[in-house]
This record gives sequence, structure tokens and C-alpha cells, in this order.
Amino acid sequence: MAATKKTATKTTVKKETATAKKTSTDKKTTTKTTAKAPVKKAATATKTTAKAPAKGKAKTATKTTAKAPAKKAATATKTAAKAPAKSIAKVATATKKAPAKSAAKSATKTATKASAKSTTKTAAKSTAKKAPAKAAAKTEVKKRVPKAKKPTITFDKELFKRSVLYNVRTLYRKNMEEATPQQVFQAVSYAIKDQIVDYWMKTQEAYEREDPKTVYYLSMEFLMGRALGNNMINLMAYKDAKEALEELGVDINVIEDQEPDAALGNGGLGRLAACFLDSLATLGYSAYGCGIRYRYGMFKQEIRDGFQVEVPDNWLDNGNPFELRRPEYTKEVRFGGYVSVRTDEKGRNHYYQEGYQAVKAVPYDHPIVGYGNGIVNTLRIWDAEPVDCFRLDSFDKGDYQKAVEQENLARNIVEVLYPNDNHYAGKELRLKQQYFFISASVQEAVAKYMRNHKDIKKFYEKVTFQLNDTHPTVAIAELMRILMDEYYLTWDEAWKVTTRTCAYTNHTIMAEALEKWPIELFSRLLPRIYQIVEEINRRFIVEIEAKYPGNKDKIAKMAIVYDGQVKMAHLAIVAGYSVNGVARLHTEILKNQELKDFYEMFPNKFNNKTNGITQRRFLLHANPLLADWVTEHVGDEWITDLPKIKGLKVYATDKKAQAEFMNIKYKNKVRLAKYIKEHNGIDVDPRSIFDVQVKRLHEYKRQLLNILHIMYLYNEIKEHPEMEFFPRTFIFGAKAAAGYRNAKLTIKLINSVADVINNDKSIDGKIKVVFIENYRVSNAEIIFAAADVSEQISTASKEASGTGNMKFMLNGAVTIGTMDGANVEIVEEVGEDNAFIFGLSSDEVIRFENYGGYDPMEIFNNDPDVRKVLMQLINGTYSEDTELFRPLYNSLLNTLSTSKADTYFILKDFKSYAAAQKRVEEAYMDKKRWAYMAMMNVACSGKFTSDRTIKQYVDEIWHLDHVTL
Ligand code: NBG
Repeated sequence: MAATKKTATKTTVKKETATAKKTSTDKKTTTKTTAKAPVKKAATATKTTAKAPAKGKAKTATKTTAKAPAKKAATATKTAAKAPAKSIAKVATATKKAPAKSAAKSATKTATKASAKSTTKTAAKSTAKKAPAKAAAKTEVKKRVPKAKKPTITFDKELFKRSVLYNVRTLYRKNMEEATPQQVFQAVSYAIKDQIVDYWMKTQEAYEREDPKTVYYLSMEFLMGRALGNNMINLMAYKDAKEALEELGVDINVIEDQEPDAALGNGGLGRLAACFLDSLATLGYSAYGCGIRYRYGMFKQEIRDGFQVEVPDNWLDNGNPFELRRPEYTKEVRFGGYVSVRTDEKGRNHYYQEGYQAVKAVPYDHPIVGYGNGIVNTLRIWDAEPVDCFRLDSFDKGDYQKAVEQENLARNIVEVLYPNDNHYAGKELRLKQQYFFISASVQEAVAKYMRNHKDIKKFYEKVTFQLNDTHPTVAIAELMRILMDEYYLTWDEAWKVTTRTCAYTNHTIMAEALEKWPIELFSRLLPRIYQIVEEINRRFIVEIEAKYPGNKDKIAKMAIVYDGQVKMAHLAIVAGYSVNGVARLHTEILKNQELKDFYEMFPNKFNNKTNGITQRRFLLHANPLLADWVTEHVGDEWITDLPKIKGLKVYATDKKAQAEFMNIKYKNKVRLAKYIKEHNGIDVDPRSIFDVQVKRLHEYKRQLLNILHIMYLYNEIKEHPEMEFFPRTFIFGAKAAAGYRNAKLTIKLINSVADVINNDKSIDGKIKVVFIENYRVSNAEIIFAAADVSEQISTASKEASGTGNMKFMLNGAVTIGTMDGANVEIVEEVGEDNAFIFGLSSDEVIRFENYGGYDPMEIFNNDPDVRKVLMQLINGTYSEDTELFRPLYNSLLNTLSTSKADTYFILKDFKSYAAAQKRVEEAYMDKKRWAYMAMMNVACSGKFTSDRTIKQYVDEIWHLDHVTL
């Protein structure tokens, strides 16, 4: 419960506290409640204990025991029988892992009983041998850890165990010993879902009752990753579930590993959407994520002979235990045909789409569990099914050809996610996908609103649509269509509602990412929608002319429909009530460069919302060792109030704390080294610097700069074998869009360089290069936790924000980066001394772009180091085929065309990057200094929680109402 409070805005705190108390008294607080709160709070613990309905518990325990394997039974019984407050210690003692002695020791040593508990827990968890004693000792230093909150929600561990056993039996006719890990995963997930469903229903009841304003986050992409671990975390049930599974003889990590990532997104934009949903639920706001249930998500990447090979991601192969098909909310979506107009007796025109092809949109709901507050929101993703034949437009009834086409349309439309990041492909099917999920989502939003409200003209008071980039922009015209054609609003009335409902987030300034649809295609596929867009455009041009009489240039630059194209960003800006960028610098560039004309016309629409990430997934789940350590030092409030993590600052100079912190980092590096060995067959030394660049492969992100620098370092070591060099492991992870030649070639280059360097005995393993195959959310969690150095080296001005940069920071990696995107704000928070900044500024880049004056050939001619590295691209050093990497070589030098050479200023920034890397090495060799820097990064990461971002969206754009259960 306290969790809810923490996240609430200041004004509401008191009220919520009251509610919170009430709720938790009402509820049965069980063993697991206590277990969950990693807790310093003796008082709380005792209270909770008092409340635990002892009888009920005991009963449950007995039942479970009957089924549980004999040995574990003892533990189970003990656990259940004990008063909750003590149960942790008990489990720890009873299970072999936790060294009984250290647990006892720590218990006596620690100041409060409660923190003793958390220590014990840590011990039980994983670090075993030495950690507990040390941690306890350190506790004495000065720590006054704030009290932990009690959870609002309860997790019934015994019920969970029974449920798992039952599910394995009924789903697979097996017992635990016989079931495969995948089957156990399914059984466990259904058991967790069972517990979620109650809260899901309660949340819906609360929403019905309180009728809060709701945000529909409309997005082509939701890069959710795995659900099971996250759901357990947010139910505050992870540790209990882990114990329960142990008691059933199952390792929770093995089970979590069975789950395929829900990879319904490309990269940053889709992952941001996922973090936002987590924060919205955790903060207690009514929200739907609306998207597409792609049959195949982001492709799986295999590396064969160093090249990326794309393999279909059949993520639904084993079924998806967390989803819920909701056929009762099916909608029909119409494509093509023509529009006919009929005038009624009052002289009003009515528009009808006829001769169309229709497809059924069937929603699948996924629960989005808020952390510890019982709120469960919904991610609703739409599947396509053919319409029943009898629903064919009468004109076409019995038209066999048409029926088959509709069947195919349904099959194709949700078949696959387009694997382009920051790049627009202009495919017809893509526009179909967009309209498909938007039409269904908007229809449902209107229908839902009308179930409880009478006046459609007040729609915007209860509903807001956030357009995640321009992909969902047809929502504007679709809402206009529904309001006018189905609810008979006039244009002006409909416009008033629409422009108060829709808001737009811009995620990029990359020109090639801007969506422009050919009129021919757009009007053929969406005839009625096109009419509406044209009319919006006509009226907008009238406005432009009024403001800038005679200025044809403005019209050319700003019109929505121009030059045979429909410009989606323009439509979004004109109709949206808010336009936001995703980091301060990015928003400034939008205002002053890319969208300057629009900013001039609508200055009040523009605002910034610097991105954020959820610490629940990216620290609490991804890095349990560090998460527990943080909790020991500053309490657990950071889980829902990340700025509290700044309490760590005082430990950044503390010797003992530094040692513990670096020890945790080391263990996480061992974990990653093991992963790399298993997946890549490469041995890496966890004592080397782990220098990591993981993100989509894109020229502007400059993985090429990184690998060229590695080639340079290798040359240096070869030429000066005696020089001091701290061993470094360079780790890459990246998917390239399937049709992106230079990106794919860069992957091959990284692998070729890795082959040569990793196998060169003469350098004594000083450099290792690893390309981690199939980078995705689930392995990202392991990677971030293990990183020392975070590579954020995009060409300044090109990376709108970045969010990986924040995940690294939160996990104690130090940034080497340009002043781009959110790096600027990261450096502002952590201080320049605790980052390694290099390269051109965005102003300098923009100046070169606008006025010229940069010639990479000059650098090539004058810098022998750069020259040598570039020659190695084409002289057989890294490939027998000397032509293989020539396209990369050409992209950097003006061999083919003068204007295009080194578009991303790689050579220009090379020297300053190399110098920054030198500073990284020096800093790392000073152990104390590095520990300080890394810890300061964690301590200063508070701003970058998506909870803060969402609060800003709520306060400044959406104005949602806060709900508690
Ligand atoms: C990406 C940007 C990132 C940003 C994410 C989330 C697109 C189109 N843009 O810098 O490149 O962090 O969006 O805002 O995917």
C-alpha cells in the first residue's frame, strides 16, 4: 500500500495513506506479504503479523504439503505455520543455501530487526558465503534506513503452489517431475495470472465507480519483453514465488527463461511504451495500451559466418498464458471501396463507404500490473480475422473472389512487425496495419465512453489519445469520421472534440523516418479518411494564409497534403493539442529547426517530456544483487520513488560500500561472462573493463565509430606491445533492419574484427570483442547489470533521447558519450566528472550540415592512425574479400560523391573519442575513483524513472485522475 502513496503527487499523499491503511486491514495479509517488503520496518512487520489469519494459513499449508515433494514439505509447513515476520529467517535457515550462521549473526548485528531481515534475505538469495556478514557490518556505519512500506496487495504462496501443481496436472496430465520446463512455465504463469485476475477485475470496478479520465496510448509497438518475472515483481511476490518454486524443486530462473520475449517493437519507441504502461499502472492511472498482436514480432537474429540472418519470431508457438481473447469487443475495420454521399431532408450530407473490404479486429488483453498497489491496467492488442461471409457488403454477397480476398487481408494484416527502426518504408500493408488497429481502438474508446456517458461532445473530458510517433496519426481522421458519420456531429463540433483529445509525441528528427503517404495509396485504401484529411488540410491552409498572407513558401512547408503526399507529422501537429519531444535538446531542435514553422504558429502546443525507464524491470528484476544492496542502504522506497536513490551518494566515498558495490558489479559480470560463454563460446574475463554498446544498429548511433576505434587500439597494442593497457571486453548487441545494407555490413565487420582479435595470442587477451546474438529485452537485463562503460556515441542532434543510456546509469555503468539526446541531462545530473564526454556539439553538427565545411578526406590524409584503420577495411586485414567492407569505407570518404561522405561525422569525432576512451582507462585503473563514479551514476539516476515522465504527461498534458483501490 505504501507503494501507492510513494508515487502519488504530494497533494494526495495524506488521503491515500488513509485509504491505504484501510485497505490493508481489510485484506488478509499473509506470510508472503511480509516476505515481500524488503523491509526495515519492525513495527510494520509486527502489525502485519498480528493480522495474519493464522487459521486459514495453517489449513492452506497442510493441504499444500500433501502435494509437495516430501522433503520440501517440512519447509513449507514451517514457513506457513510461523508468524509472517519470522518466516523469512525460517526459510533461510531451512533451505540449505542460506548459511544459518551468517543469518543469525547479521540479525544480531543490525540495528533494527527489520534490516536484519533484509540482510538475511540477501544472503539466502544468492551471494551466500561472504555477503551477509559484511553487509551486516556495514549496516552499523551510519545507516538509518527509512521504513519500508507494507504492500497493498497480498500474494498467497500456498495457493500459488497448489495452483502450479494443479495446472501441470490439468494442462499436461503430468506431475512436477515429469513436466518439461516449458510446461512448468505455462503452469506457473497461469497460477500467477489467476492471482492477477482478481486485481484486474477490482481495478475495472474501481474505474467504473470513479470514472477517471483515461489515456489511450496508441502505439504500433510495445516491446514488452517477458511478462512472468515482471508480473511477480509487481505483485511483490517474486521472492515468495521463488521460494515456492524452490520448494517444488524448480529453479525460477530456468522457468523465466522458457518465456519468449513479447518483441512487438523495434527498439526505443516500443520499449518506452512498455515502460510507460508499467508506470501508469504503478501510479494508479486509468490507461490502455492499444496496439497490434503481430503473429511474428521482431525477428530473431542469428549470426552465421559473422552475418546477421533473420529468423521468424514465432512467439505464440506455445500459446501465451497471460493473454485473454475478448471476442465480445470485436470491431469491423473497412478498407478501400468508395464513398457515396446522400443528402437528408435537412440538407445535411451523409457519407457512406461502399464496396469495401472488411476485416474483423479481435482484441487480446494483457494485464499490466502496477507495483504493489493492486491496479491492473490493460494492454489491448488487436488480431485480425476474416469477417463472416454474411456480413459482406450486400453488393458483394456471394462474391467468392471477394471472400477469399478478405480472408487473405485478415491473414496478412497482422502477420509481421516491420523491422525498421527510425526508418519509414512506405509499404501499403503498413498503412493497413496502422488504420486497422487505430480504427478498432478508436471505435472501442468511443463505444466504451458511450456506455457510461451521454454526451459525445464531452468525450475529451474523459478520454485522451497519445499518438506514439506519427504511426497512429490516422486516429485523428478516424475520430472525426466516427463523430460526424456515426454521431452526426458537425465538422466544427467534431473538430473541437478531436483537437482536445489527440496529442502527439515526436521521437526522431531523422528525415528518413518521417511518414509521408502517397495520395494515390492513401485515398485508395482509406477513401473516407482521405476526404477528411483533405478537408483538415484545406482549412489549415486558410489559416496559414490568414497568418502569412501571400507566403506560398509557408504553405509548401507546412501543408498536410502537398506534392502528392499526405504528411502525417503535419496532421498530428495541426490536430494535436500537444506536441512533445522526448529530451530537452531534442525538443529544442524541434522548436528551432525541424518544426520551426509549426512552433511559430502554435508555440503553446510544444513541450518536452524527457524519457524515462522503469526501475522495476531494469533494476529490481534485472539486477537483484544491486537492488537488495540499494534497499539495504536507502530503504526500498526507490522502487516507486527513484529519486530516493540519491541517498546512496553518502556511500560513494565509503570504502566498504565501494567494495561491496564493485563486488556486486563483478558478480554481474561473471553472470554475463557465463551467458557469453554459453551463447557465443567466447571466454571473457570479468576482471576486464566491460565496455558495452547495445541498441539498434543505425549509422547515426555510430557502432562503426566504436569498432574503428577498437581496430585502432589493436594496432596500438601490436605496435607497442609494452604499453600499459588495461584489459577491455567490448560488447555489442544490435539488430539491423533486414534491408539496411550498411548496418548489416557493420555487424559483419564487428564479427570479423572479433575473429581476428580474439584469436590473436600475441596480445595476451588484452582486448576481446563480443557480438551478442539476438539482443532483446530479456538479455538486455543481464547486460546492463554487468556493464562498466555505457557507449552513447550517436552523432550529436540525431538521437532524440535514448533510454538505454538511462538503464546503464541505473546499473552503475559510466557513460562515454556525445552531448546528444538525454545524455545531456544525464551529465547534468551526475556531473561532468562522472562521465566521459566527447565530440561535436549538436550546434556544430547542424552548422556543418547547413553550411558545409567538413571534409573527411582531410582527416584521412592527415591522420595516419585513422588512415591506417580505414585502409584495413579494404586491404584484407579483416576479410579475404577486400571488397567486402568497401561500402563502409566509401561511406566515410568521398570516393563516390562529395556530399554524402561521412554523414555522421565519424572521422571528425574519432580523435576526441579515442581521447575519451583513454580517460576511461585511466579512471578505471584508479579503483576508488571508478567505484565513486559508478556509484554516483546510480545515485543520480532518480530523474530518469518513467514514473517521473508519466507524472509530467499526466500533469501537463493528459490531466488524468488518480485512482486507488
Ligand atoms: C526513438 C529514438 C530514441 C528514443 C526513443 C523513445 C524512434 C522513431 N525513435 O532516441 O531514436 O529514446 O525513440 O523516445 O524509434
